[in-house]
Amino acid sequence: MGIEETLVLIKPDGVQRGLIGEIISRFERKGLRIKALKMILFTREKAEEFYSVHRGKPFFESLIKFITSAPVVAMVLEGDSAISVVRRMIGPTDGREAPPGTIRGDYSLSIQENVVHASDSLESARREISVVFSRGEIIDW
Ligand code: FUP
Repeated sequence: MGIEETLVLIKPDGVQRGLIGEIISRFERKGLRIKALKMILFTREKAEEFYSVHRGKPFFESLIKFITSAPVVAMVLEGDSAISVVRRMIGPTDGREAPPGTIRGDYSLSIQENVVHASDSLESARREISVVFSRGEIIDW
């Protein structure tokens, strides 16, 4: 609880489908503060570091191929209880099961191509932010 930072990615499917504005808009309207924002093309090395907790899982290789296939938009969002608030806004992993009103529920029919990523704990938020951003890229305002 309290003010938290979380890492959000708009994944290659979201970027390619032209959903960047729609997704950022939802977070802005919720009242979350964008403290950093950039478009990046993950290298295989960075992608493997980002998803290191999934190394060895059956979907790992496919996940790395997907996340490096096109640009992603990365952002640091700040707000009260931002980690759990953003997780609820994106919905469960599988877009087929995510409820309408959530980002995945409204825009995804897939477990892999599920439009967005968001940190799931304080520990992963800290780690993921540091994988994607240098502290100098994050603006306190
Ligand atoms: P989430 O935290 O909701 O993004 O989901 P996970 O951390 O469980 O999974 C990370 C990513 O791995 C998902 F966004 C999509 C991918 N994944 C698959 O491709 N297949 C699976 O069976 C599970 C996850």
